[in-house]
Amino acid sequence: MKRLLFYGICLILFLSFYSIAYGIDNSRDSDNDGLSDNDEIYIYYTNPDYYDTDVDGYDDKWEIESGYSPRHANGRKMINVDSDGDGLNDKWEIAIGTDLLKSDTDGDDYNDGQEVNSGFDPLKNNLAKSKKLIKVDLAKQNLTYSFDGHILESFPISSGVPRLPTPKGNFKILDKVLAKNYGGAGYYYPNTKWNLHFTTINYRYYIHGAYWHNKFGQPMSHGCVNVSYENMEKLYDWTNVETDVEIK
Ligand SMILES: [Ca+2]
Ligand SMILES: [Ca+2]
Ligand SMILES: [Ca+2]
Ligand SMILES: [Ca+2]
Repeated sequence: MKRLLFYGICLILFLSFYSIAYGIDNSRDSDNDGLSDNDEIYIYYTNPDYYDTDVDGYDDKWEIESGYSPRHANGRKMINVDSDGDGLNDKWEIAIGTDLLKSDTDGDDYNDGQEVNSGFDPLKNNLAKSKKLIKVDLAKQNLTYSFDGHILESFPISSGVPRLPTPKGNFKILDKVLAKNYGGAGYYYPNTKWNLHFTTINYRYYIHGAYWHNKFGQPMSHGCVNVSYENMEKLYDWTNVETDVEIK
């Protein structure tokens, strides 16, 4: 009986050393950059044995957390890199959980970018629709948009000033308008890009790009939701007619 116990303990010790030595442990981080070997190999496609995959002086983890691509030097943002050319940028692939280097993650003959653009689930080989949601928080002056609950982007906006408030409630995108002229008493903003029409209550309200101020984070508008051009182009391209909008 004692001998059996001894062999049992030996076996447990052997298996734990084996798993540590041969990387069965999922938390193993060979290059000590704060990203596990597992995540580097299967999610980020970075070098698990060297902390700075693109050799630009910034470590992989810092680049990922700051929105830069750890695989491409020269300060390229992950949102502007599409490693597998499937129409879905690296940042959103990681957020959604699709494969960075495989254009059709679920193997249904529609590539990840096509599926996300048209609102289908790129992780399931069926016709399941995915939920696109744009949330505007007026108190925080912030907009967040998500795909099936995965946050893609979050940034400051400018809503309506107190005498011309942005309407609160649940809406849907009714129309996408590439360029519009906005004007009224004392202002005229021609050729304003990327306009998402969301309500006809009393007045037509839009989420749209704004090039005439840079005060995002504080109310500035006549009731629409102003977004910087840098953020608005991506949001416009991603949004579909019918996408849900929640304003609180
Ligand atoms: Ca690592
Ligand atoms: Ca780097
Ligand atoms: Ca891609
Ligand atoms: Ca697919």
